[in-house]
Amino acid sequence: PPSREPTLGLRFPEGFVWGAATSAYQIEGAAAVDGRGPSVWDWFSHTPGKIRGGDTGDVAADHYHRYADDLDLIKDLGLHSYRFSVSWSRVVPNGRGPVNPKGLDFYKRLVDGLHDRGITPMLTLYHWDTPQTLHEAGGWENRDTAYRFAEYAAVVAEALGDAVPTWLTINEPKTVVQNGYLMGHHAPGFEDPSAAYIAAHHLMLAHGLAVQAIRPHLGPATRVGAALNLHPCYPADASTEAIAATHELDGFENRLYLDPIFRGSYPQDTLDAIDQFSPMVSNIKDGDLKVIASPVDLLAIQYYTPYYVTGTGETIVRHPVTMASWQQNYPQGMTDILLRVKKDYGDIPLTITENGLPCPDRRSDDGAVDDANRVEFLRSHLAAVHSALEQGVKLESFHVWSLMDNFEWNSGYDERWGLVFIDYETQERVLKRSAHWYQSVIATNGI
Ligand code: GBH
Repeated sequence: PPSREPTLGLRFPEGFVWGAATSAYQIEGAAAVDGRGPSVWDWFSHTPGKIRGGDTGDVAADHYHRYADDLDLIKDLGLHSYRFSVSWSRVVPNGRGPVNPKGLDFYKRLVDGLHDRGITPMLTLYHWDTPQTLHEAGGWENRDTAYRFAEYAAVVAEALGDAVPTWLTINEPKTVVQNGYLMGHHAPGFEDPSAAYIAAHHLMLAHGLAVQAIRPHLGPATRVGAALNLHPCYPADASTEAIAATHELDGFENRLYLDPIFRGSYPQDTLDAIDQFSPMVSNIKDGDLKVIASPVDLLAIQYYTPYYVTGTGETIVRHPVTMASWQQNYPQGMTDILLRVKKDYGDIPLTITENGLPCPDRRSDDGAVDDANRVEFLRSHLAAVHSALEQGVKLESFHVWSLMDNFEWNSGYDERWGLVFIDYETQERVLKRSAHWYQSVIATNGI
């Protein structure tokens, strides 16, 4: 039935692309099937105490086996674009050396299946699942990992080429740095500020090397970029201290990743701050920044939450918090971050590759899932996107995180982010209220 949700009367530009996103470890399962090698997330999730409820991605949404049905679902939803990631250790089980043809085949079938249904694939090469062998050889602290990533990227590009019109290298390098190496909530679970910023440079280097490695396999119309999660940072008050602390946090959250790609240099104030606790700078070799600044065709932005910064550099909460304790519901932050990227980095084509929230979704007795909060959150964030479009931002698409409920990293299956509900006992898929609403958004190209 057509959605009866209220509308705001806002139309999107003709040709605006509507999509949804997932990532390999969060949905595929089949962790040891068809020659897939282990990744750092298999090891981490199997380490007691790391994941809420002791959950792992061993089975997840079993998408590896159910991908054809999931593609039908994507078609039913009317999505124009589907963003997924490739599991590095499915394709190169040891992170180096022999390629696993069965792993590569899965992604060929997936991409073919999308084309058969008229859906445009968008591919992310790395969504945090480093092959375990590479992790044991030093992971992102080891410069060599960046070169191995570029080799793997070339393998995938050679296999899929222009069948995938948009290639994203690394998903959220910042999250690997902060959650993986600094706070330890994500794999590899380190709390090591020194290592974290060595890893940051190697992740950025890996991005640049991968851009260079995949270009020769792609035609001129096929586009390459990175996916960055950006956080608008606001001073909590008007004091000079708060303003200075906000600028400093903005360096760590945004400029450290944007500047090297779009300006060919790391922000000096952030490097100076990092110098106090990490030998990041001595790991930057001549020519690295040129590699990292290899031209990209678009920037993929993921927006979830703002930061408010006090004079002492603490962050405080100003808006309602979602079921994820780190997320404040602040749609205006979406407009602000889009306008800021345009102002500071120029008119690069932009795509939003993630935005969404977790809701305590349950199936009621009639089998329906009423995630009214998700409808409201997405509608208000889309109104903010619309406002940025009206102010001239060159934004071409929007992807909901996520297509379906999945393994939400250290929160396990407890946090449900999907438009589509997964019953993890039966693997049944159920369109939530938000999915029906999104169907009508796409059909009318408006909210
Ligand atoms: C994105 O990260 C990811 O790309 C995606 O895989 C993920 O499922 C989605 O968001 C939803 O989280 O444990 O309290 O320290 C968004 C950035 C960084 C937000 C890590 C959560 C961990 C919070 N994320 N952070 S905590």
